[in-house]
Amino acid sequence: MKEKIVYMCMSTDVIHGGHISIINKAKKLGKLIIGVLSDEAVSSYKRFPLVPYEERKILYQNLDGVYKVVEQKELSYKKNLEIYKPDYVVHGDNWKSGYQKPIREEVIEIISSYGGQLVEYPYSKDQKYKDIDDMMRRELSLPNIRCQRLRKVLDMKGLITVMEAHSGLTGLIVEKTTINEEHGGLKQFDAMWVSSLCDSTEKGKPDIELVDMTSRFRTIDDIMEVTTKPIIFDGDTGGLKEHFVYTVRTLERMGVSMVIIEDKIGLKKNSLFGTEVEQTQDDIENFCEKIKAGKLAQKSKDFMICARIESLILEVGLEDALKRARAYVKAGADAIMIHSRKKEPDEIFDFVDKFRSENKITPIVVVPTSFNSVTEEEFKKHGVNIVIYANQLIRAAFPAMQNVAKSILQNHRAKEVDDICISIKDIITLIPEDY
Ligand code: SPV
Ligand code: MG
Repeated sequence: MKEKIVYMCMSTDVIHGGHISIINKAKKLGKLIIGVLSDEAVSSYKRFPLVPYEERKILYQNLDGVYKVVEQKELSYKKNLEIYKPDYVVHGDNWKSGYQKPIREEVIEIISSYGGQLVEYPYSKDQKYKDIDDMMRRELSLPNIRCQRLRKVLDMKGLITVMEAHSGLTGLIVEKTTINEEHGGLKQFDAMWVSSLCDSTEKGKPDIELVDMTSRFRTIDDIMEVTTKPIIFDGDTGGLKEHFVYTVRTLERMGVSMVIIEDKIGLKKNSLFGTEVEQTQDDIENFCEKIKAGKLAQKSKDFMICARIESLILEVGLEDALKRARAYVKAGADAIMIHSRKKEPDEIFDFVDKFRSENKITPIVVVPTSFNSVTEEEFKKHGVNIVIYANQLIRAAFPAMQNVAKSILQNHRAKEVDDICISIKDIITLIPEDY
């Protein structure tokens, strides 16, 4: 009789007793094929893998009793099930609910069409295995590991999505929010943006470089304490060159991955005011000196300095923006951010297309607050690499809080707002004490 084929998908970067026990059971059912989940798929639904795909593959190939190791590119098992037609698919029973539920249902549908069977073993709740995973998660928040992660995720995905965070709580939202996508995958944000607008607004202050660096670093620290994702810091103008070098060193030491500085001088106002307020663009030479000083100040090769071009905001034209982009890259900028406050994305795409035709590698950053009809897929087609959603969380929170305050004033009691507030039970248990 032909030996049965058994299929198991693995993503873990530490193999512990729980995994060995399930592998031992699986291999008794027949020839065991292990599908190794790609780094991109792993990071879409759980923590970023500390051990990359190629290394994890070697790890599994050397496990006793494993017949074959293959790549599983997506969370969906579909492609590999169609190739290998396993008699059994083995999994822990922890995927019966939660984000993996639709994946499990698809597996059942496919294998039952040819008589295959799903075998589920009880998922180990042993505290020692949970401790190992917590330990790995803490590794990810170490400064050098967090700092490197932005370059890694950029290489891996080509286009990454970044959401603003201005506190520990918003950091947790960006860290943990996961959704099921229509085509079967899962999606999370890749990194966090510490915006000067949101950091200032949260403190009830205008976005004019008034909130000092010590306070901005405190916000970063609050976020870092409870998250692991890479951080992009809005460094405003970067201040004086002599001060900027200190900012770079501090950010790098903290584990921030990138600082973005804009080419303006004097009293900085938020770019979305455009030409309604007086704003002065720095001259090219001066700004290049600041970039060069920052690059010289950093100690590791991982930290990135991104130059933000304000030419379109200040309506001085595409040619000026391109001239600046070339000069800033030459001065050492690791990425270019182009900004616009137009609703239509035409001037952004004109810049991106032109810049990409002459420079294929420098990452391009956009902040589509005004030109918000453009999808991430469209940006990717044009060659954009980083899409930052710069202010939506704080803009969502403000009207929600204001409505509650008004309702309590109107009703002389809080009963009416109960339905639009998170319950007391949920708020007191939202954040576990041992996070
Ligand atoms: C910020 O979020 O603070 C920014 C982006 O700098 S913008 O508000 O569009 O200028
Ligand atoms: Mg800003």
